[in-house]
Amino acid sequence: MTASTLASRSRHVLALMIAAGSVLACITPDALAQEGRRRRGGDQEAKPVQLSPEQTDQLTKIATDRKLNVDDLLSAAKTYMPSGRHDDYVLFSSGGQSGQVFAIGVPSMRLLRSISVFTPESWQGYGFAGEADRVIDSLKINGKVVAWGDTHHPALSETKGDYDGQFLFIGDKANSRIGVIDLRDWETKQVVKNPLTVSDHGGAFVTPNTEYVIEGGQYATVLGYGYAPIEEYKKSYRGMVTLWKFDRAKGRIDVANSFALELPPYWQDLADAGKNASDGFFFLNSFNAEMATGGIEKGNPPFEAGASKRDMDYLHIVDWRKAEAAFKAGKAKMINGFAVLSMETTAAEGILHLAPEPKSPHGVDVTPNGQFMVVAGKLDPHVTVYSIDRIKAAIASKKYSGTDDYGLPILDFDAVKEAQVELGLGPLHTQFDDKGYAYTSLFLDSAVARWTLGGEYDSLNPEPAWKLVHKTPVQYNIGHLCAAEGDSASPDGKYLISMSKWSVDRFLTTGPLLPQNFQLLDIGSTGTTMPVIYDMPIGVGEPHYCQMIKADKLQSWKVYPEVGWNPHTQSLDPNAPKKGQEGVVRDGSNVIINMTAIRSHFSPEHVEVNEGDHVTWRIVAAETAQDATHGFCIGGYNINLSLEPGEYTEFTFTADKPGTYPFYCTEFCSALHLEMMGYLHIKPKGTK
Ligand code: RUQ
Ligand code: CUA
Repeated sequence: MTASTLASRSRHVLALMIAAGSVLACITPDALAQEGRRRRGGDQEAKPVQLSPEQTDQLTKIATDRKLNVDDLLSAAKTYMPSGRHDDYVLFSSGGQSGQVFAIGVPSMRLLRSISVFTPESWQGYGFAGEADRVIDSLKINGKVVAWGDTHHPALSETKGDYDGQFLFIGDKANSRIGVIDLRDWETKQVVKNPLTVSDHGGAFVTPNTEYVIEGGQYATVLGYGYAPIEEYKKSYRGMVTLWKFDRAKGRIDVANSFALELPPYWQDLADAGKNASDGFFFLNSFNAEMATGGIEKGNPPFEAGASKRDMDYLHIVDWRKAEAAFKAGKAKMINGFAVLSMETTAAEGILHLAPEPKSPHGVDVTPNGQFMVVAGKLDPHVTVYSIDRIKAAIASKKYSGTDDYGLPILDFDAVKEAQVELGLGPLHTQFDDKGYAYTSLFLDSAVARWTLGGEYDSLNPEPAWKLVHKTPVQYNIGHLCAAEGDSASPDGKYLISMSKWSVDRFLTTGPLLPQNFQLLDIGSTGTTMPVIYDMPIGVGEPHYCQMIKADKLQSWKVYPEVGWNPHTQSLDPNAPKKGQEGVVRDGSNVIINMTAIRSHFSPEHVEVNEGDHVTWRIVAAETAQDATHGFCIGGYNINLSLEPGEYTEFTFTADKPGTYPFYCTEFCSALHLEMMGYLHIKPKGTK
């Protein structure tokens, strides 16, 4: 073969490949998805299963070889998803120190994706858009970039106390921030920093129509980043809870219409919003009502002893509609530029009442009908149940057992208590199902307790009210748990996740740092027991809380609505370059690059700038097919973008290091993905 026939042949092959690429590019997403389902058997019909004698033998042999018993086979059948089949639920989990949120399919426990919130993450192009990166800017605290978070509590947006699938909020305990994720494209749209306090814990959770996203504090400080010596703890340190106003139409927290309540320096802990019967209230636990100040280095009792001396701490009962009215009436004062209702105001306006609660509680969880608040005391084997009717009656008749050191009224414990249920050691958090059961995590027992609710739930339960009915051991040390829609006004039952903190021997050893363990329990199909049917290692951070939503409530976009879409503004961007408008526009040393990306090329492919130029680079992913994502990176300049179908993105940098820089697509998008590249030529000063 001569050199010229070889060349013509390879041109021919190339032409074929490009043709194939453009065929792929014009297949509609739906056609592609259908084809995929057909190929993968996702649509297969449910037929009654009948095993032939050979199949029975085969199954028995597999089970014997793999040492599986019948329960294992049943668990496998309950969790296995054939290729192409979709999960029934999506679990949104906090990602702990990873600063992210994880989305996991249930019952298969397959990780679907992570969502970056407080931590830059390169695959999603989150925080890698050069000098004026919007994400990096949003992560600044007092002028410094704080590029990680300790995500604890995700909260799905709600309508009438039920998840509506529109937004997800997540708190950063380490830095007292709230992230807002839009569930149309599963991207973080906003991060707000609380100007009052350094760290938080009791958030995020939402009021029943997502009027407010609530962030409770934890470790008391001098509000507004103030200073006072620890000797002045009682006088100067304060707790807080912040009500962030949510603007659903804009999909953003409206900071100007947000406010906080000043609280005593008890360490406020977890919290929950009332709903139905208790709509208009929210509830916050606390520990360290002792106001212990620690100091083992000076021979004082350590925090752990000092903060658990007394028998009672305080449940904080907040009437948030009254608080909102006081804020709107101008009764707040400003601390560090943020509106705060003082304790005098909250006491005078009847906004805040305290109720005693047993020793160092942790979770407070409101039943689906809103009638009861379940408080779990980590040093008390009981859960204590309060009733909203009793609370309202006690407030109305001023049934107080006194006031605390700050003049806040304390409701009489016996007047507001409905029941106490003995469950076991270390009760932490409670969730609910559709059958009148409550489920409480027992940290020290390493178990999930199922128990019966009373009141309106009596008729649902065959067993007597307020009674432990079953315990399932988990491995090991469960923190939160999460049942399907189990903290909403209409829980589904079916599945429960035990967020087990220690995995010890559950998986292969991964060095001294081991994953956490999400254990899936079947709480729907097995009568009285609730077996563990799956273990999922989480090796990316220590999740705290998660929420599980019915998958069909999510209205996710398959691609961005139009080519040139700006995910930050959620609208078409006027700056987005159109096909045919690609090129370089120069204004002195300011250079704008207008670029499009479509399988399998960037246009332009050569970009020339001068050393010292300030470059604004605009890229549109001109794709409309589902999953036709491109990436874009420039090595050495810390640039990496994720260009999802239709997405418009912009980045800026100063071309301060001359040279020849290949840029390329970082997502394997097509057969000619490796060819999807170009050169950035940064000409040294003085080049002609
Ligand atoms: S908690 S330590 Cu949600 Cu039990 Cu954060
Ligand atoms: Cu586009 Cu690879």
